[in-house]
Amino acid sequence: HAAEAHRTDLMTITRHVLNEQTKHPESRGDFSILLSHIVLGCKFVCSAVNKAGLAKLIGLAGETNGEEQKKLDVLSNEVFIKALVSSGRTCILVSEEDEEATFVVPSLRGRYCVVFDPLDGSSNIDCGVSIGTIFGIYMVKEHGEPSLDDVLQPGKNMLAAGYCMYGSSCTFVLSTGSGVNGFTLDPSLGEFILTHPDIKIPKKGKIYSVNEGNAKNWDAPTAKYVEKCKFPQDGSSSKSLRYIGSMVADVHRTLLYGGVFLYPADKKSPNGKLRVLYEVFPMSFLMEQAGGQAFTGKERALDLVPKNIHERSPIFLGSYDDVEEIKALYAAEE
Ligand code: AHM
Ligand code: MG
Repeated sequence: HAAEAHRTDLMTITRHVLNEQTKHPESRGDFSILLSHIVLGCKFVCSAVNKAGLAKLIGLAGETNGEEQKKLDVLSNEVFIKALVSSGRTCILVSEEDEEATFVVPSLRGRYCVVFDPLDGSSNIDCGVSIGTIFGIYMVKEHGEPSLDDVLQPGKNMLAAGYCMYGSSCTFVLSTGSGVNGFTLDPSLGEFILTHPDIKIPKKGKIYSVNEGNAKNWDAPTAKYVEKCKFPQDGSSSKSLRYIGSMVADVHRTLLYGGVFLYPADKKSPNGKLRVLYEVFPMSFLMEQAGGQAFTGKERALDLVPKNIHERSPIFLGSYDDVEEIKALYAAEE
């Protein structure tokens, strides 16, 4: 029966993406090649993250040249840049770790632009809490030499987006624009296997997720919304608060259980904290693809057109009905 078939008929991420491509006869297989290089980067980071706690110990025992270990986020960035360039399918890379965008040399140049945060949630690395990689993929504009304009496109132009969470298991969540699928790394096979087909976020949730330590600086709609979560006036029960402080983990829980994740504007950071290209856009893309919404406080997040590669924006994303409530509070402000 079904469960039995599942165990012997493994839907790997590669097989899944190749299947999806057969729906696009014009595709040349470039996307699956690109994705396999991203997956390789994630497997590397997963293995490095798993060893991180022991690395100090092993480092001490095996120390030969006194060379300090590279920080995990720096190491992860190097791995992704090299994997992406060597795929021969990329053109421009934007990483949270690098001030400037990387323009791939003509001999290795392809049609895709990749924006990514190689290891997000840096404050959680040293204590072993879940962290993740976030990425988004654009197609370079057809004409002329590649330029920053090719990546300064609204999020709705992304072809694909996803994240990999290094948690109690290693989970890869991907959308290529027709729904969202989740894969779990089987460490004994070294393969990501489809475990969460066609993820849909609950229409309404029971959880809100925000750094409440910033409450004194919030704008009125954010403050009102969080007040409503705690003291609902319509007879509904109050929401639970869950906040890890790792965007990938907080968004992953929101996607599976429903509710909202917010990183609003505040008086100290009028644009919030999170970065448009490689944090806000990929997560907003996934939310919409799963039936949820993503809003900046002004507009649909995916309509935003960034002016520089490390720009920030406030973000409210999650269950459709919950984000609808937040939008109403902002509309009432105007
Ligand atoms: P980082 O890129 O320095 O890791 O910061 C991004 C992280 C997100 O993962 C998370 O959502 C947010 O910062 C938490 O911020 P705060 O500690 O202000 O609540
Ligand atoms: Mg980050």
